[in-house]
Amino acid sequence: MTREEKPTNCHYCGYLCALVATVEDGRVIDIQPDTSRYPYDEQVVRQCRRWHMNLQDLDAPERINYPIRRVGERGSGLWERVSWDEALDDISRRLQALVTEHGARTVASAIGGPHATFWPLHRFMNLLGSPNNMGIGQICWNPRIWMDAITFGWSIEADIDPGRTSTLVVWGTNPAESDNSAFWRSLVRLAKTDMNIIVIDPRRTQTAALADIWLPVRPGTDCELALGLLHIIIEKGWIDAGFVEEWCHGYDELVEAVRPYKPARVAEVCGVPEADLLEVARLFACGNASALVSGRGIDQSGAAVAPTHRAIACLRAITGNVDKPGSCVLTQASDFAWEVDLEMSDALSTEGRAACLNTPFTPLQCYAGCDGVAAATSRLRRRLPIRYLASAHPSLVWKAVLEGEPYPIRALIVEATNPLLTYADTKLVHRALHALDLLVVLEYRMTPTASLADYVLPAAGAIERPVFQAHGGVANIAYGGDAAVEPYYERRTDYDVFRELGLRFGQDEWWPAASLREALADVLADIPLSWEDFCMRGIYAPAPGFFKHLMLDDAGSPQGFGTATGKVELASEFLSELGGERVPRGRLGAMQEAEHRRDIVMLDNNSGIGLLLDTGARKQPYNASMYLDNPEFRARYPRPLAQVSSSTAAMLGVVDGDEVLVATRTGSARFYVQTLVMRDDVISVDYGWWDPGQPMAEPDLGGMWQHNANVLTTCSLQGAEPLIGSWSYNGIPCVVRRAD
Ligand SMILES: Nc1nc2c(c(=O)[nH]1)N[C@H]1C(S)=C(S)[C@@H](COP(=O)(O)OP(=O)(O)OC[C@H]3O[C@@H](n4cnc5c(=O)[nH]c(N)nc54)[C@H](O)[C@@H]3O)O[C@H]1N2
Ligand SMILES: Nc1nc2c(c(=O)[nH]1)N[C@H]1C(S)=C(S)[C@@H](COP(=O)(O)OP(=O)(O)OC[C@H]3O[C@@H](n4cnc5c(=O)[nH]c(N)nc54)[C@H](O)[C@@H]3O)O[C@H]1N2
Ligand code: SF4
Ligand SMILES: [Mo]
Repeated sequence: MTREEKPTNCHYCGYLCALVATVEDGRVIDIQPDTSRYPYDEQVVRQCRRWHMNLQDLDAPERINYPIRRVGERGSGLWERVSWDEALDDISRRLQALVTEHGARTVASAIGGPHATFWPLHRFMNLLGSPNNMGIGQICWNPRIWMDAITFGWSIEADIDPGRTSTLVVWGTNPAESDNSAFWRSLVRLAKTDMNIIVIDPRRTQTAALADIWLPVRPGTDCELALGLLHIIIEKGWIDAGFVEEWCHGYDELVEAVRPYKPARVAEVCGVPEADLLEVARLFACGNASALVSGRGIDQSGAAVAPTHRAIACLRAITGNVDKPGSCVLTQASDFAWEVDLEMSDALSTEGRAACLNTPFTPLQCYAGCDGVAAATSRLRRRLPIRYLASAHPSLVWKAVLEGEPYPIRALIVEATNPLLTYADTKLVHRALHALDLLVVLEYRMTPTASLADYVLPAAGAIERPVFQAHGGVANIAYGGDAAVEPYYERRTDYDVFRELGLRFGQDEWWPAASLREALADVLADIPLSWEDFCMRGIYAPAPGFFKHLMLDDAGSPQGFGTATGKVELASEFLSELGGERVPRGRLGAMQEAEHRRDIVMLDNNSGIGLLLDTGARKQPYNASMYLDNPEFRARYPRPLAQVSSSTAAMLGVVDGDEVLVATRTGSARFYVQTLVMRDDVISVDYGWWDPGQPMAEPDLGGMWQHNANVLTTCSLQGAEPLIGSWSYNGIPCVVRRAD
């Protein structure tokens, strides 16, 4: 018998905490947190409810252990076990036939949150010649990357430094529920110091409860709020005049654009007290250093996404809170292999690029847009990853599947996502998945989406595979570590699957590494750490340094920012060339009185009251559609909730625990009431909810129709943000009534 202690990592959130597994003869018998490696904070793992699942999950009865092929109708729930060779040979044969008939663009892929290593899938797709990668590019994180890159020349991250940060703005994010890492815990500590904490959120979340000022913003008006703050700061002369003079481009234009955003009007439109608005502007502009973090409250606000991020970027800039300790730091390109090279976007054929569905619709979120940003930010010779920034708009992919327009998409490869729960407009997704010729899903367990597949391929999970997270390819940060054991049963890493498919398509030259571990060792080839050393530390994150625009170039001049002007572009020539606004603009002028002065009233015939719907506020212990089958979690949190204020609950005639029906133009779903201190005009429902105990076949599909927030949403381009195509998951008009 051999017994070893193996360093490994949890992968139940993007934080990849270090664990140590006790392995006996190739089987894991115990797993414990390992604080000798990243994250070095024993409280993180001690307090996390998820890492315990790692051991039970290795042998969990719900896991898919072998490739399976459907034998009945799509969605019948009838499967047969097949060998890997049989599965991969048949999948490639069918893909090849479709490619011969319709071209490579007929193959699409779908990914989700940062659960897996996605570049192997994208490498396969790029080499195949299809641009049709769907993902979360339009609604998670990327909109900020786009706007920061356009404004500052590269991506930035908050630098929250207790010694230096005087004000911290937490905008549209609730780390109390969404962040398992050290950030939430440090926020709790910081709230006890004299740092001013401002939270901008329609709900009084646990995060908001820590705040010195909570701004309960009306959903969808964050851009107006930011422009209002800019107005006050400019009007009061609270700008950092030296930084503006020397390092900002287009200040006068910005001044003109924010002139109408008078505090009284902004306070009224955004539904926040004017005095608080003034105080927030003062605290942000006048302290030593101000940091700001934002989240899905902004990223998922549809049409407002781009101007809001731009306005926030301008707020940082005119107050001099750029690349300054305690405010934010411009990240650096990675010393290890660039994501853009790993995904091999440059290998996508001209024909493949020309097939990009987004191009005529969303001029930024497409290959041409990526090229444009690369050119407009080329001074510092870095490249953003392309896979997310050009990700295909789901509404266009589903149309190509269902209508064959502008060309037919007939096959879909789904990796680490559950689109029937997490993509917008479930009915549309459902129809599209049924209409495919070939649906391949790589999964841990049977999900509603996998139930409709032709093949479900068993993915190796945490502990069984090396993990590596590189901050989306925009920073010089990587963390991760090695597997403790070889995959159990016949599970394989996602890398192995795409490599095997690639080999069947003659891509041999581009898959030199025989395993994910080898591939990751190659990724690190240019840093002074071997894969083994990296695994022992768990992190590679050299400090990026501050005030980098002042560093001297070869000619002895300050290198400036990566933008075309070398300055922070408050006014952007590039955006206006794409048909966007040079400076951020809100909708103040266009806003009707009725839009922000709506009394909440019972509609005719007691049919319900009109509210603004947020779908997706994060809740522990779940993650999107995952972990609902964990009995302990389910006992703690048994039902999908809809949060409303107590006065709204009273109007609806409901109390905590009652069921309400929420209806939008797209569909309706049911949730259980939970009252919370929050805006009266908002309802916030859980997303990702299904019932793994129900039959995993049509028509139940794991009970996914009743409480599925995405039955209520749409990703239609109509009303979406015009440059990126971001749709709304919040601020959606809906009607709510007590369920009978
Ligand atoms: N437990 C758990 N954690 C997760 C996830 C999960 O599914 N479950 N998902 C992970 C993923 S993929 C992501 S992207 C992150 C997201 O992480 P966060 O961005 O922190 O997501 P939330 O916790 O939903 O916080 C968003 C907040 O925005 C508020 N909000 C809604 N509408 C508006 C608006 O119009 N304006 C403003 N200012 N605020 C608004 C909501 O009330 C909510 O409190 O979380 C990650 N962490
Ligand atoms: N209405 C609404 N919709 C939303 C959001 C919202 O706030 N509201 N948020 C959006 C955002 S920000 C995000 S990021 C997405 C998240 O959307 P998804 O990523 O689709 O959400 P999950 O439920 O986490 O689905 C992950 C699936 O991948 C599987 N999986 C996990 N790890 C691996 C792996 O390593 N390999 C493989 N092959 N499979 C794996 C899991 O078993 C699970 O079924 O949802 C988006 N959709
Ligand atoms: S914080 Fe995330 S990675 Fe760390 S133990 Fe919890 S779920 Fe796992
Ligand atoms: Mo996300």
